[in-house]
Amino acid sequence: MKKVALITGVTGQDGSYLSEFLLSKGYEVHGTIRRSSVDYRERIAHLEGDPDFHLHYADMGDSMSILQVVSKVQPDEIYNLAAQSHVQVSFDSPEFTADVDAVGVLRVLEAVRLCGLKDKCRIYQASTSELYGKVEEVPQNEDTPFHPYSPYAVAKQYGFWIVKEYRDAYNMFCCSGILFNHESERRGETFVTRKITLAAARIAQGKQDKLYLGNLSSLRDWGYAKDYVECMWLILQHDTPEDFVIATGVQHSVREFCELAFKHAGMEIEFKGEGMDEKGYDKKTGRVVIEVSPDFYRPTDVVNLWGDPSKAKRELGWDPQKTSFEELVRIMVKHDMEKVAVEHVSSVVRMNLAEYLEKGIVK
Ligand code: NAP
Ligand code: F7E
Repeated sequence: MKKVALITGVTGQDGSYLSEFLLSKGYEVHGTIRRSSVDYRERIAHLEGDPDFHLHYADMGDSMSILQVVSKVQPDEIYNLAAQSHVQVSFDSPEFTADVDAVGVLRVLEAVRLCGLKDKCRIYQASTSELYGKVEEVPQNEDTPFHPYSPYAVAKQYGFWIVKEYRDAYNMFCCSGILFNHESERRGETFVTRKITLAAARIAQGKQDKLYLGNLSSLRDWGYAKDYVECMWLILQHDTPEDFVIATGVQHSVREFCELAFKHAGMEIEFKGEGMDEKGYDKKTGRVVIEVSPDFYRPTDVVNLWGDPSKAKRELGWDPQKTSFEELVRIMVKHDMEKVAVEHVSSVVRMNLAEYLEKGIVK
């Protein structure tokens, strides 16, 4: 009998890679989607039509819809990936973020209990390095104290604790993966890495003038999303329900990401100046191609994330170095150079979007 998995947030970056991974393992995969006025299913379009891939409408803010899908699918494993996942947006929509990212987790856990699946169904919760927030030690591991530093992180902290509570109170197999930033060619276009790789491609091809960014000194531990979804699965195959830090163990700044991305796009960047006055120059022409804008600074920002994946390496046999930082940036830029090269028809729309980004209207 095929194992049955339910993925909330299947249309997202991770949901799409996890679907591919589980289908390749012989699972029957069910995913939840939301109705939208435009089709946002491009990350999973290639999977529709696979006889083992099924979609259901459900919203993390709607208990009934979650209860219904859990009852219908009777999953062996649930991967709860659905979330308002943008940290900066959580400052603009804090209540929505709390409802979806905090109470939404409770809705999934309760649905499993109410459907009588608590001893059968294993649950993975998409937790985050943002819990370490205003960091209290580096690098961060499973014992590092949390200090959430955004509405997103505070909501995710509730998710983390309610999962732990249901594990202790009801003996459920539910765990959190504390994942550090993971990126890919499918990353949302307003996260910093994708914003940079798309801009580098457009600037190199003469389709954008300048890239506006916030804090260039912010440090992240960036991995490849394709590698990280394997870990989600490994966490649920473990003998005991436990929480794991998933990271590469290597840290880089936003500035370093820019330098490497532009290099892969064929441009050498030199940064000069400090703070708001810092600028990135095209070394060949002396033209300014990167500027700092206060629009992309956050009321409180997390600036020093660096994960220690020793436990996942030791207990799950997971390789944190499968895709290096250099390889990740190369993959993303190569993809975006090709994407941008054929942007003729939609270039007007794209240029408008770039302009909005520059003016800080879309963060
Ligand atoms: P993503 O690309 O933003 O995808 C988020 C998914 O959640 C989308 O499928 C989205 O659906 C869905 N969603 C949002 N609000 C919903 C709602 N109210 N009801 C139902 N579905 C809803 O995020 P990701 O990068 O794949 O991340 C997956 C999960 O891991 C998230 O929980 C995120 O917070 C967490 N996480 C991500 C990272 C990272 O670096 N990527 C690191 C740590 C933790 P639509 O397509 O309809 O919007
Ligand atoms: O920002 C700085 C920004 O938006 C990274 C989510 O997947 O990972 C992600 O959250 C850093 C921050 O990701 C811009 O201030 C500078 O310090 O790419 P990001 P994030 O906030 O780390 C965690 C682990 C999650 O859980 C989340 O779901 O880059 N930064 N300039 C900028 N960030 C953005 N977005 N745009 C800029 O222009």
